[in-house]
Amino acid sequence: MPLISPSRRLRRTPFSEGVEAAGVKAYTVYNHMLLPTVFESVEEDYRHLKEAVQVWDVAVERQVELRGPDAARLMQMLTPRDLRGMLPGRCFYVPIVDETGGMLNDPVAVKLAEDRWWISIADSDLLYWVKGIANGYRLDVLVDEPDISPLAVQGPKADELMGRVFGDAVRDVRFFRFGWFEFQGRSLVVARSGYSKQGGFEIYVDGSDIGMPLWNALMEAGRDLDVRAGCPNGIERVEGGLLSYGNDMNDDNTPHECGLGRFCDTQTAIGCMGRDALLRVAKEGPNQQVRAIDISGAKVPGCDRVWPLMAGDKRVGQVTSAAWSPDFNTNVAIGMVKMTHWDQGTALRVETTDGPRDAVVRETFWA
Ligand code: THG
Repeated sequence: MPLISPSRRLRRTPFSEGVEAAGVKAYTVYNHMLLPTVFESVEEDYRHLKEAVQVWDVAVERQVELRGPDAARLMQMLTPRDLRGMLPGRCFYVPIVDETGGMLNDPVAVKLAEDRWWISIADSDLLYWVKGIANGYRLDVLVDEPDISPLAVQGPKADELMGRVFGDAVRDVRFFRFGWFEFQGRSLVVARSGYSKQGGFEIYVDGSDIGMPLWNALMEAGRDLDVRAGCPNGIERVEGGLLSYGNDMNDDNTPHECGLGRFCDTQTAIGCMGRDALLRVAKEGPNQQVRAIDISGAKVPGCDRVWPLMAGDKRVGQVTSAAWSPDFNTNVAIGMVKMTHWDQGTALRVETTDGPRDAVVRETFWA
């Protein structure tokens, strides 16, 4: 692979210095920013994530901040998930849809106060859509991207490491909730969340200047826990069925097609932009949906384009993410499959970059 040319458009993060000192081997681009993808190797990073603890530079999870009297109203205009029962201190995984019900992003919404929210975005320029709505509807709300950079601490030893740096009270934070914790005199949001199924936290680092001090504090406090720099892992996240916006779905897909119907309350999400469109699709049901797919044979190559899913000579879907899983001894994959072929156990062929393979539709993800 050729190298990627550094430039101002490809933003570094407050932790890039630490990531590079730790020997990052590959980056991807996400929200116009560097996101590490490999340290030792994807397989070795995976094994270590599942048995120890890692510190992840996920500053690419940029925040769209909503501030002002109309913040809650604007937030509900963006998503079909009913936010009325959401209290400050909670995080919600929320599909964001356009006026046709197409997915624009699948962020985590963080409710700091009735009049202050963060939308912790996946890889799309959501800020412009949100600003457009705020201005078009003349809402009394400020919309911007603050200098907040998430740093994730993931893995089975995450509680031990976080307790050492932030105090034992951090262990009491429940899943998808957050508390405020001090670091070097600054109060930071610390949530129990993260883009892995191994458990852990996300620290919303407020101010780039404390990025490296916090990175170093975590690395020093976790020396005996074998803490390492890590990153969202392409094997582990497919095993767990964590979707990747732009890979597994885009604005052509409804939340129902993405298997995110459980995060939609379209009847009661009054004000949501795509509500009428989604009420129609929710009634009919989707005619294609995300599925876990087993792919037979040796390790597949990286999935950098859609791989057609075939039943005979008929195309019935596509695989959008795939990786060899050492723990499940198979190639794990995420695909979008037409209704006629989405039942558990359906045998298909997948046209990978390296040629055709046998594939089987699964009932559930692996982990
Ligand atoms: N954390 C934060 N911001 C993010 C991500 C994150 N922004 C980008 C990206 N990840 C957004 N996508 C997801 C996808 C899945 C989850 C979170 C963000 C996730 N899902 C859990 C699951 O499916 O098991 C739990 C969902 C729930 O029960 O509410 O965690 O990771 N800050």
